[in-house]
Amino acid sequence: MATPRKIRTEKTVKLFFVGGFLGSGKTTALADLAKRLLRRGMRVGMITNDQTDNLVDTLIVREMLSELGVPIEEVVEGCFCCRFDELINQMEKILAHRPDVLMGEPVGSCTDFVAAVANPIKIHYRDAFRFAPFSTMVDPDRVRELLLDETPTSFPEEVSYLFKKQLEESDILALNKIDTLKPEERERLLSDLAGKYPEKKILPVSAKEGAGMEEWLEILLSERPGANTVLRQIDYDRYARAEAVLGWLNTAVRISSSRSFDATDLAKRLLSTLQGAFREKDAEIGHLKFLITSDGKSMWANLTRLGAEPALSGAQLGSLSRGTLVLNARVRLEPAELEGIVREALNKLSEESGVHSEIIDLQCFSPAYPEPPYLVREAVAQ
Ligand SMILES: Nc1nc2c(ncn2[C@@H]2O[C@H](COP(=O)(O)OP(=O)(O)OP(=O)(O)O)[C@@H](O)[C@H]2O)c(=O)[nH]1
Ligand SMILES: [Mg+2]
Repeated sequence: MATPRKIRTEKTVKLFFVGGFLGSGKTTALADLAKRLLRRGMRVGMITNDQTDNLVDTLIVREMLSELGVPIEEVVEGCFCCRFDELINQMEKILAHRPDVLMGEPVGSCTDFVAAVANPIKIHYRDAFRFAPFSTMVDPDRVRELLLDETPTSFPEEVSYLFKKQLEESDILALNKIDTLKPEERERLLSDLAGKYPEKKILPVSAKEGAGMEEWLEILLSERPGANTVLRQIDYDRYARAEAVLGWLNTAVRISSSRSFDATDLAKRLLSTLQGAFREKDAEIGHLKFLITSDGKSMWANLTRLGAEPALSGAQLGSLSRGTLVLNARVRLEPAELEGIVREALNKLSEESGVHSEIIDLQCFSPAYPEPPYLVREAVAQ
């Protein structure tokens, strides 16, 4: 194994990494945890991650946290595992801000984090970093669909395999979005998770509304050593197939109009056109998210499954004549088909709302076969 380059640190920095499937709530949770740390007078930095650039998450966390003095960097063009050296470069940039805690959000289709990222960091950067328990977030709907086989899925078997590997390597399993569950359903899911993963700490949380977040933070800040559950076995061909069933599209679009248009109306039209087109193809959504920015203010939209209701958040932008749209779609479609649908939806928006849209950048592909440069499958103590 090659040796990664050395870095200098003044003190040992705590690492909070939160993984989990697409749309499970990682960005929402990390932003909430960051604000809680700031309220305790601690310094925080964050690193986002994606397969290509124009990442909505980076823009959202910058919107939420930059004004609070939180440095945010990103690793793009591959997951943390496959771009380990770039992750170290970005971590070093954050270290210049002297954080107490450095947070990272691996891509939602990623697994084998402990072998490919945590263990190499523990070995090569022992004095610089200390891992908090590695958390995996799960959405209750995906638990029913991909773990318990209670609801139908249009994802192939490999996606369930990937989902289970993500759970298997966690120290903490955070059952998120409990605000959407009746108490008896919440207890049932918790007990099913405990039955399947008896050795893990299972936490019911609502990253959006705050329930359980303080308890989670206490565990992350405790001296409990983290990222200890290395996957003993993982079939990279199955893992690669799970990633490759998703079309992955990131685009940045300039929108303008000679007359003003309502930003919320535009967002709703775009959501409904895209959701309609994906429904016609029975193309399950991993996560569709976009952000509209104008005059330094942003609103954003999320849709985390084909049958779900979209959510709109952020500022009320009201009536606009120009703005930018950054859109990320992870959908079970061939990339060319996904790109066609998104381009058509943008054209439809122009026709219906009289808004001119100019694509500044567009990347669409299926994630490549994961090839982490450093893999340590033995347990490594901190
Ligand atoms: N009801 C509810 N919604 C939540 C909660 N946490 C997150 N969400 C919503 O779930 C959607 C996805 O949240 P994100 O935080 O972007 O999820 P993510 O895991 O970072 O998504 P990717 O980075 O694309 O994998 C957003 O609409 C969030 O508002 C929660 O506790 N309750
Ligand atoms: Mg995210």
